[in-house]
Amino acid sequence: MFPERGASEEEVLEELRRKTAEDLTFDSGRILGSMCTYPHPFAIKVITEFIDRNLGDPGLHVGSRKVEEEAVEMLSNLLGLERGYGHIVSGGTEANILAVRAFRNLADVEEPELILPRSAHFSFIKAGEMLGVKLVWAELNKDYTVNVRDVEDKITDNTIGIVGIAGTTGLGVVDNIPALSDLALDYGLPLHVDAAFGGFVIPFAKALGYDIPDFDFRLKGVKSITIDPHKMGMVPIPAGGIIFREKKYIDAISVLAPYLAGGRIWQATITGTRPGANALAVWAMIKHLGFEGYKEVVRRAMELSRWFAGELKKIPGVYLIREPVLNIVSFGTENLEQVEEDLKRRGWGISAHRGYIRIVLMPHVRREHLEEFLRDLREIVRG
Ligand code: 0PR
Repeated sequence: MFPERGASEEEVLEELRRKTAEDLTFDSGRILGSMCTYPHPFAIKVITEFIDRNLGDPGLHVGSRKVEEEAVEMLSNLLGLERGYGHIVSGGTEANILAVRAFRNLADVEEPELILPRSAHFSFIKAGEMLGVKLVWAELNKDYTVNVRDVEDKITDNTIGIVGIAGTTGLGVVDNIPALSDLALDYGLPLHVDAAFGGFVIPFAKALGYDIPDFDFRLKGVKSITIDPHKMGMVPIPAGGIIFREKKYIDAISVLAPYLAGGRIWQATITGTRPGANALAVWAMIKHLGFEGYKEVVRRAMELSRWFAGELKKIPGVYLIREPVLNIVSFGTENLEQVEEDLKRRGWGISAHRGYIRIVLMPHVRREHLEEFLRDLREIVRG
């Protein structure tokens, strides 16, 4: 019911705290299956100071718009491109939808089809439905990467583009993007790489010596990349990223907003009014941590995931779905559904996929949390 009279801030806050008391929080160490984390304190500071900025009307917030452009430029650089075109958006879902929208609008096809791996995130289902694009699912290899030959077999005159994934949602697997890029070039099709999760992991993991396939704009067939700062970038939600290699992709999805403060403005994002503060926080975090800072975050997460995978393997009745590639470790057990239920009952925030449990070694996850989890898991599977 809409209250007749207002209550004091204290009363309202008190009620909110009570109502959210059952939420799991990141600092409890209980959230092990999320791709989000507690935001970096500096990012929170930036958001608080610039909370009123609206990138939906960049003519009002001219400086913030320039900062967003610089954030896009720095992300492009990280992904091997001197100059990219894109936006800080609401998340991976919006970023993926924008990429599919650009591919569709640039293709002169009546019944558009998009080829994507079986492992693709469900945001593409939204994209397909909203944009009238038929999704053509490509099969996976035994190692859970997409089968490139199957992708090729599925190309038709109606194909508008191909999707590859750099850090799959369930297993953190990186597809053979170099082979997909070659294929895309051969057939004159654009390749979109969904690095929503992997974008803030792979460049640093590679610098640390981990053997991970190339995935970014250094491969000429790659025309767009999703990279989310609100995952491993440690920026508060919402902060996604979409980067295009060429301006024509942005132009293809831009709509005229004729009356805004900046005059006739072209707008490519799905959201109109959108948070400037989060784009500023992306910029600020990149400036504050730098490549070396993020590398340290990733070093910790990768080391922890290798150790955790090793410990899981020691538990009888527990098996890895595959060796981890990034900082995601997924495992199966006998009576999986029962195990999931028992873990949840013991207060663990895990992500139960069909056939396995996914653990994401985000920055808030520490070794002592995992040791406690392993103790519980051992007890549960022992029965
Ligand atoms: N692409 C990939 C590869 C993803 O894994 C995700 C989200 C997206 C796109 C979509 O990103 P947004 O959710 O930002 O739109 N993957 C996470 C998942 O489904 C999202 C998530 C995050 C789920 C935190 C739970 C959670 O606690 O696992």
